[in-house]
Amino acid sequence: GYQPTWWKEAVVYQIYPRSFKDSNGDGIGDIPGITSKLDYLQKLGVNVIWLSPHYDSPNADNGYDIRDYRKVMAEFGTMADFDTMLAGIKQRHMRLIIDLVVNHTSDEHHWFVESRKSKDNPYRDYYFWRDGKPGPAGPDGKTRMLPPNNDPSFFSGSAWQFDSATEQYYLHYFAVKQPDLNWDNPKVREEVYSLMRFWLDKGVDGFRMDVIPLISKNPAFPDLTPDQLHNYGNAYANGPHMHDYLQEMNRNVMAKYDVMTVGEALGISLEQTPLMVGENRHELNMIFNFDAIRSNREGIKLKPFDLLMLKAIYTHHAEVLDTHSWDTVFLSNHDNPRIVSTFGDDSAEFRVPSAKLLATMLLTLRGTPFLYQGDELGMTNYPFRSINDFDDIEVKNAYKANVLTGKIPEETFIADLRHTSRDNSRTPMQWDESANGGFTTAAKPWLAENPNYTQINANAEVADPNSIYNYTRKLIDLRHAHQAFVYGEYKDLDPENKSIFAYTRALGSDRYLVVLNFSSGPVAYTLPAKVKVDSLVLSNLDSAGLVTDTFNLAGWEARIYKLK
Ligand code: ISL
Ligand code: CA
Repeated sequence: GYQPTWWKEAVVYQIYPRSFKDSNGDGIGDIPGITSKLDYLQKLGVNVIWLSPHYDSPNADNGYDIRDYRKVMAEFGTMADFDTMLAGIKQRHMRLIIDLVVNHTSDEHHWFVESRKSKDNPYRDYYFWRDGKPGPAGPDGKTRMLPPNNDPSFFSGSAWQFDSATEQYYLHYFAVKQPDLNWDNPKVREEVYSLMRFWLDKGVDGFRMDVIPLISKNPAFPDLTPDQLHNYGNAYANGPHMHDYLQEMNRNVMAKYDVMTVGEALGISLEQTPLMVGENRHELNMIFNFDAIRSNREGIKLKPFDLLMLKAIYTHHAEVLDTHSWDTVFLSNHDNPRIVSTFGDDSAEFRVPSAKLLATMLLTLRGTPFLYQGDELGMTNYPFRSINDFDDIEVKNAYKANVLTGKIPEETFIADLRHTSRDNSRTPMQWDESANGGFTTAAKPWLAENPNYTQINANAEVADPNSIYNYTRKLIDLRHAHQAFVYGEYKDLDPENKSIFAYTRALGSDRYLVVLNFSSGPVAYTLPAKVKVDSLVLSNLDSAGLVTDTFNLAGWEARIYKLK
C-alpha cells in the first residue's frame, strides 16, 4: 500500500526570481515582486513554490554561486522581504522549498577567501586543493605545470584552477568562481546542516538540492578514462560516501522537520535511484532524473523528438520506482529550453493545443509534477541572433572554447543554442501587454523580454476561459480531486504507437484514460477492447462529447476520460 503524504499530492511551481517580477524598476526580478503575484499562483492552484537561489551572490551563475547562505541577495530584497513572502505563501495555504546549493560556494564566500590564503589556514580543507602535475617542458626549457588531473568543468575548460597565492589548484566542477566544497571534512557538513536548520526554523518546507550526487569525491582524483570523459557527469556522481552523507544529513536535519526534499540527480541512473529515494533509505524524498527532459538532446544540439523513447522512459520509471520510492515529472526548468518549443509545436497554429497537451501529460503521470514559470502561459524560446543576446555563463564560456578557437562555426553554434540555451527559459515573465511585458518599469530588463509578450501574457490568459493558464488550472483541480492521478497505477496502452500516447491511471474503481496525440495531423485511435470509456472529463479542444471506441483526434489533441 501507499503512504499518503502532502508532497506526493502537491503540484510544484518553480520560480526563477531574477525573471519573475521586478517591483522596484531596476530591471531585476525580486522578492517583493514574487509576493505581489502570490494571488496569481494561488488561483492557478499550485501547492508548493520552489524558489531558485535567493542568497547573497556575486551572480557568476545567477545565484548558484553563494557568498553568504544566511543573507538575501541585495538585488532581490531584504530578509524582511523574504519573511513577508513566506508569510504570504503560508497564508494562502501554499508551501515554499528553497534551493540548497552546497556542492560548491562562490569564491567570494568567506570560507574560500580564507581557504585560499595559505596552506595552513583553518579553512584550507573546506575545499579541494592539490598540487599541479609537471608537464612537458616549454620552448624555454622550463617545465610547465598541468592541472592535477583531466577532469573537465561543466562550463568548459579544466575543472582545476591555479591559484598563485599558494601555487596549488582548486577544484571547480562548474565556473571558476564556484569552488567545490570538501564534504569529507566534518566541519563542512556541520556548516551545511546548520544553514539548513537556519532556513527550516524560519518555516521553509524543504529543499531542492543542487547537483547533490556530486558531493562525495574520490580524494585521489584519478584521471578520467576516455569512456568516462564522454559522460563526465556520471563519473562525478555517486562518489564513495554520497549515501552516508545524505543519511547523515537526513538524521541531523530532515528527520526533525516535516519537509520535502528533491535532489537534482545529475549522473544518477534510474536503477540507482531507489537507493536515494527509497522510503527505508532515509535520504531524499524524490529526485530529478534527466532521461525524459534530455531525451531529444545531444550536447548543445536538439535531436528529433521520439515519442516511443519518451513512453519507454516513463514505463521504465513506473517499473523501477514503486510507491515506496517516489518520482518527479517535469520537462522544463531554468536549465532547459521552453517546454512548448522543445516537446510541443510553438507555431501559431499549434502552440496553444500542444502546450495544453504537455500540461495534460505532466499533471496526469505518476510522480510529483514540477511546472516552470511561464509554461502555464505557453511561453516560447527566444529568437537569439548573436552571442550578445545571451547572458548565461555556460554559453559565454562555450563560445570562447568552441567558436573563438574555430572548433564550431559561429552560425552553427548560435543556431543550436537558439534551441537549447538555458537563457530560453530565463527571459522575464510576460505579465501583460505593456512595455517589457509588465515585468519591469525599467527601460531594459536584465535579459530581454521575448517580443511575443504582446500576444502571450498572463493578463490576457487569466481573462480568457480557453487559455493555457485556465486549462492548467482545471488540470490541477482535477489532480487534486482524484487521488487516482497521484497514487493510481500507470499503464501505457500502446507503447508502439508512434503518434499517440494513451495510458490509464487507476486507483481501485476510480479509473481514468489519458489520450494524447503527439503529432500535428489527425489520427484515428482505437482503444483496446477491454478499456471501456464512461465519459469525457477534460479535453484541450472542444472536440468531443463523443464516446466511441475509436477516437478521431485532431493534431495535438488531448483528452481525459473516466473509465467504466
Ligand atoms: O544545464 C546543464 C547543461 O546545460 C547542466 O549541466 C547543469 O549545469 C546541471 O544540471 C547542474 O545544474 C545545476 O547546477 C549548476 C547551475 O548552473 C544550474 O543552474 C543548476 O540547476 C551549478 O550550480
Ligand atoms: Ca528589482
